[in-house]
Amino acid sequence: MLAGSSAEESPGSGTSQSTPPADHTFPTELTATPAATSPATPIPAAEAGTFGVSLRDNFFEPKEISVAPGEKVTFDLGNDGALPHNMRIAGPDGKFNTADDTVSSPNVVLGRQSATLEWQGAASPGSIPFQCDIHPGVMAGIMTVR
Ligand SMILES: [Cu+2]
Repeated sequence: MLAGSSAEESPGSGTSQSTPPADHTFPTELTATPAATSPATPIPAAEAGTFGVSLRDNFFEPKEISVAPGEKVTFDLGNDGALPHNMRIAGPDGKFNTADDTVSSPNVVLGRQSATLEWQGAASPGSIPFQCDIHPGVMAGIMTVR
C-alpha cells in the first residue's frame, strides 16, 4: 500500500509562464564565454618593481610601458626570439647612444637568453623612447612616465 505522499503538484493552468523554446532550437553555442568572473587586476605602475619585457623577432612585448614619476624599475628581459636583441633606454636627452642611456646587461641578449636592465626612472612625466640596438628603427618602444 503506497502512501499518497507523492502527489505531484500539477501546475496551475492559469499561470502564463514564458513559452519555452521549441525543442529543435537547442542552443549549441560554440562561443562559450569563459568565466569572466576573475577580478581583473590591472597592475598599477605605482611602485618600484620588476617589469617583464619579452624580446621578440623583432619587437618588444610590450612596447608601451607606463611608469610613475621617480619609479625605479628593474626590467626582466627575456629573449623569446632566435635573433640577438637588447634594450636601450634613452636618457633625459631623449636620444640614443649618448652617455645618459641605460642599456641591458648583458648588452647583447642572445636567443633564449635573459638579461636585466635597472632603470633609475624619470623624475617628471614625459615619454622616453627605448630601442633594440641591433634593430634600431624597427624594434622600439615608448616608456610613458605619468
Ligand atoms: Cu632586436
